[in-house]
Amino acid sequence: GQVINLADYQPTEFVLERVDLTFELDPTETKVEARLIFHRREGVDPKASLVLDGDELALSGLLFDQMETPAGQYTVTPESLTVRDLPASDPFELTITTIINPEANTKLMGLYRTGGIYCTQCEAEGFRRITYFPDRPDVLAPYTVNIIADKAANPLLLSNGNFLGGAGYGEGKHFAAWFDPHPKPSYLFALVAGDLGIIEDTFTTMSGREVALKIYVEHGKEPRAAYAMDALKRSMKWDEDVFGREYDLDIFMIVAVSDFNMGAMENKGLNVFNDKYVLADPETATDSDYANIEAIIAHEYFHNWTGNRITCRDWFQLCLKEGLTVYRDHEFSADQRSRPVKRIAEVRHLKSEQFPEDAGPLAHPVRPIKYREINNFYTTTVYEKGSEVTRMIATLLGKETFKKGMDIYFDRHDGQAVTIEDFVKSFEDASGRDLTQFSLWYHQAGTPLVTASGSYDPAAKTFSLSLEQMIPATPGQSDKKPMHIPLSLQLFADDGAAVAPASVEGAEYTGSVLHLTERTQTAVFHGVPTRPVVSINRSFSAPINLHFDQSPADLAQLARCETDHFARWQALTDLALPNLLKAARDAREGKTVASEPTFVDTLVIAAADEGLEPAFRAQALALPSEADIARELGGNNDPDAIHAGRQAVIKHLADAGRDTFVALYGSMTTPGAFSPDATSAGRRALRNAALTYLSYAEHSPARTKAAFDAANNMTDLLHALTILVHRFPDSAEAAEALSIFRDRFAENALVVDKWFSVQATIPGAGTLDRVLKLMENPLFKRTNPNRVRSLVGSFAFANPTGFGRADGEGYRFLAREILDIDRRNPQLAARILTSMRSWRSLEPVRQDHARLSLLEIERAAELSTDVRDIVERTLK
Ligand code: B3K
Ligand code: ZN
Repeated sequence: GQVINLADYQPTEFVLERVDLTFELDPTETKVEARLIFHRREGVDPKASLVLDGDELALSGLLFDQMETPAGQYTVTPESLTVRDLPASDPFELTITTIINPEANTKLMGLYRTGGIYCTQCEAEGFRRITYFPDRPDVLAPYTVNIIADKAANPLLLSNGNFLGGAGYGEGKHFAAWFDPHPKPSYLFALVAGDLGIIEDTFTTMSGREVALKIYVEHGKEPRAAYAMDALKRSMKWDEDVFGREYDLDIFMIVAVSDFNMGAMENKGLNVFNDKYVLADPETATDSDYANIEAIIAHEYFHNWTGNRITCRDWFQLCLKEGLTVYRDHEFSADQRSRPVKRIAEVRHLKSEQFPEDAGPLAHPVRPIKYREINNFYTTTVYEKGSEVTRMIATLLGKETFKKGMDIYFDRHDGQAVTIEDFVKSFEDASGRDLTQFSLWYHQAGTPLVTASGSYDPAAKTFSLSLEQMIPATPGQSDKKPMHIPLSLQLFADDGAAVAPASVEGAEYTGSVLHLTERTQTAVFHGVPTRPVVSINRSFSAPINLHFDQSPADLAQLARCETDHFARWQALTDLALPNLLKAARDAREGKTVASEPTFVDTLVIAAADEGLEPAFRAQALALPSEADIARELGGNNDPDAIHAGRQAVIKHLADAGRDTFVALYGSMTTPGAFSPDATSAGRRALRNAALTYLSYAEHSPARTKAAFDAANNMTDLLHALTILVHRFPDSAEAAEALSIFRDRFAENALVVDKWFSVQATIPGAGTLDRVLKLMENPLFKRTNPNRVRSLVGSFAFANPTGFGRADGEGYRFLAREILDIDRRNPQLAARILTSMRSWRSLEPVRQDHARLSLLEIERAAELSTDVRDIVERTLK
């Protein structure tokens, strides 16, 4: 694969007016006839050739205006079709026939088979695996789709848009026709055919139109789609209420499939989902499964406006739809659930996934300027950091003006394929603000580090806050300019009351947001009666690393008095972190680990505080992860020491808070029928956190085994199983629980995935042997992406001591697996390989092992573009 540069962007020479597709479906020999109507763009050379994209295609027919095209007039390879000497007549029609083999398509891109049904995935460049086509997002056209298939095997024939009609079609076959009036790029095309169960509902839009809602799942699983349907209706209503966006077709369909490379896909009117993000019931889904389903159903639905009606001019603009749509789904979940708890979860995720990406060899700007394999840019930087950048625009402009900017964007660009510049311009026009410096967030990679220090002058009654920003070098970007960083900031007095300064000098301070725009800047707050305690970056207003030396006493005060509960959690985390870092260092030197009393007391008090939501308290009790600690340590990391240190700190908390945990375990029950609502989920989370700590205080699996036996929902059951297996891996209780769990759920693929991942994440060097044995288990299915992720992915991403064992066997295992997976499914292989992105922050011995394993991959005779791109960038 060669490098594609943003700077080389050119619009197409030919404009596509209409697409008519006819599929004659067959498991191994599907015939695709594509009728494409083009005209030349104004001013284009009449002699210009038409070049279409293909990928592993075989051409079986080519008509020009319904006439056979002479052989000398075109050149065809599996990757492209070039038609020359086109007659001057405009418009003209091209009819392309290809024969494709869905059964043999293990890449799960294009048209493939899963669980006996036909399904498609076209983003980013899968449509070119179906027919020769100008397969790029700025080519928009209305599509008509005719599907012909065996009727008994495929009672259901679905595509985008509205249903036109269907009928019998000769012996045992039938056909259906669909028309999508909304011009769309090929990546939003979808086709599904097969035999599925259905649940149906309707939604009446704000202008009074009734939309048919249908969710298709495997027969027998219909009841498990009820929550997804509920989430869909709430999403549709929310987008009307909050963004004024109404749905635009007569029907909205979701199809759940079991073999899927990612979470879901927003094809126009016909979303295709990994069934993991559709199916839920109390017996089989955890509270976080429910929350994910709600978020992803919403995300894909929201794409209808941010992505589909307004799409990307080219793939460099991916964050235009992804960052914005993640922001929208975050806001939706915050409105449906607890806003601060949702924010905590988002920031945890951002820090554990995006910050390491931004700090390692795979770092790239939110809006990159070059790529070799676009599928490798569906990253947490484009998605989550992209969302944070959108959030910062809302913070800078304020709610009203942000809304005005969104309205300008929707009005101005509906039906177009646009750029980040167009998006930003809408907000400049809405606000009259110049966002040039702010736009650096799209162009400069790396997490800014802001260092703050404060000093109080009691005589002058001023508080001075000195701020300095530093943006670390990232691949291809060594010199960075200072960015516009919006810091939500509040001063508090000793008694916990908020202090409003009389005036602020040295920095713009509006609506409690301090604008850091220089490399160094000092803000002076006047009229501050006593030494204040400062809360900086409240609600995580900017995605930065903040170094601010606050005393444990000040942090403890913020943990008590902050009105922003996200900031309370941040204060508790800031109290915990130095303890965990010191514990890791002490463990490495063989010293006894001690924890600071202020930290231990403050956390135990917060856990018991009835004034705080249970879900908040559970988040506070979930200390920074081992990956978080590794990131904060920065380099020369020893995963074993980090683990041992963190375990010791947990033990201190468990002993100090034992009575509190016993009480919480007794009181945080959820009597009555299971409900997945956020409040009940929060109670379960807090009770389960207490159970975890008790397993440390009591040194025995007894209480946890009793909890396992008593559990009446998957959240509690899986939590108990995890404690048993991770804390007491060799106990009879763990072995028994694992086999009960497997036997009870062997028929349920999504639960079997949990059974694999709970074992893949057992801390310690011994887990690799277990993983190797599990790979031989008949339940392990190499062709199913969810299953591969649950075992190989969980091990590599979420088991720092097992995967990162000192002898390097974990890395060698990964190298073998990546090469094996790559032969079938390059996208999946490339994604799992990104688990190596932080290898340079390991201590030297492990680093050497990691490098050798990466080199082994790089040297392989056959490698997909996807894996080659990741491995080369990781080694650079
Ligand atoms: N747009 C899809 C992701 C496509 C990934 C292609 N490799 C799902 C989403 O973000 O909503
Ligand atoms: Zn998306």
